[in-house]
Amino acid sequence: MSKKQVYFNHDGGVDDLASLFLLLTMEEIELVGVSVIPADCYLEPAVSASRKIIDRFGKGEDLNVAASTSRGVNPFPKEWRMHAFYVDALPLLNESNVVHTLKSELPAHVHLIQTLEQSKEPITLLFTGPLTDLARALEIAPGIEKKIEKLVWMGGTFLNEGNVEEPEHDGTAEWNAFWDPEAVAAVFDTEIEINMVALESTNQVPLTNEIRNMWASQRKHIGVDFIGQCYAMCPPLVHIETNSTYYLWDVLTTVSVTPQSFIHSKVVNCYIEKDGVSQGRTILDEKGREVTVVNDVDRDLFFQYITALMHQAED
Ligand code: AGV
Ligand code: CA
Repeated sequence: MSKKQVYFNHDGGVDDLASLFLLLTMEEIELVGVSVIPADCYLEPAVSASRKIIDRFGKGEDLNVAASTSRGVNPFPKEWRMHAFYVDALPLLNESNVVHTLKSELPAHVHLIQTLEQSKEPITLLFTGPLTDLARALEIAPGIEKKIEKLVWMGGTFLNEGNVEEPEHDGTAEWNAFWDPEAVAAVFDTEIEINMVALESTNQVPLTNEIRNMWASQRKHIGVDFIGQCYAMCPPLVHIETNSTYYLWDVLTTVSVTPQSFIHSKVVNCYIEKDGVSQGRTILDEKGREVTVVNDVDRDLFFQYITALMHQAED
């Protein structure tokens, strides 16, 4: 069986970096490109952490990491963006004090265009942050559309309440969509097949203390220890869910790139609100574009699957 070729654009959050680690361990996937957009992160530590994760957990992949030059409309909270500094500083990623994986000289959107144009096969795009780099790539080089197998995106929500709590906004949007609503609109305007993991898709996979303790008990495995250390940076879910509660948003999205018995989806039609108090809100509408959205996950099987992947990252 030939491997699925995947290009990964992420925004340096804890679960984005955890996703990069998991992609490197998934047998069915060949990672063909990585780029980082400074949305839910600061750029330099997120690029640096990505290079170190590829060094530490890659299996000789010939990858470099491209930095984005994109800027959002609505910036992420600083406390969340700081996480990339903490991951980059983990002793586990800094044992050798040399980094082999290079930073690309190309900006992310050009790196994406080049990777698609040079590929013989269509490539699956995995985006776990805003869609700005993809929108810019499509604008400059619309021909790449036919090289895209599909887009798997973490973003949006069809619930009445999203996870944005900002002045001048009504709270109906999800953050990745809110950071750059125009980019989502531009991507929705193409013929690209889109698989979405929305907020409701991840409701069954919050980061609970039970999960943290399970990983802690298995920390003798280097991959489990790495993920446990990463998620230790996120505030725990103690009594009630809040705006800071962490879900495995991007990890679920990453795992859904290949078909899984424990992930179910449905097809809907929708559009995105581009401005005003609801900007970034994704809205169901028969006349809107078609997307496939994950609507059911078996929580236990999901955690079993990702923990098994972490076990595979032994030396
Ligand atoms: O809206 C979810 C997206 C995902 O791509 N990100 C985090 C994931 O990487 C933004 C976000 C929402 N709530 C957050 C976020 C929180 N409490 N901490 C950090 N980031
Ligand atoms: Ca993210």
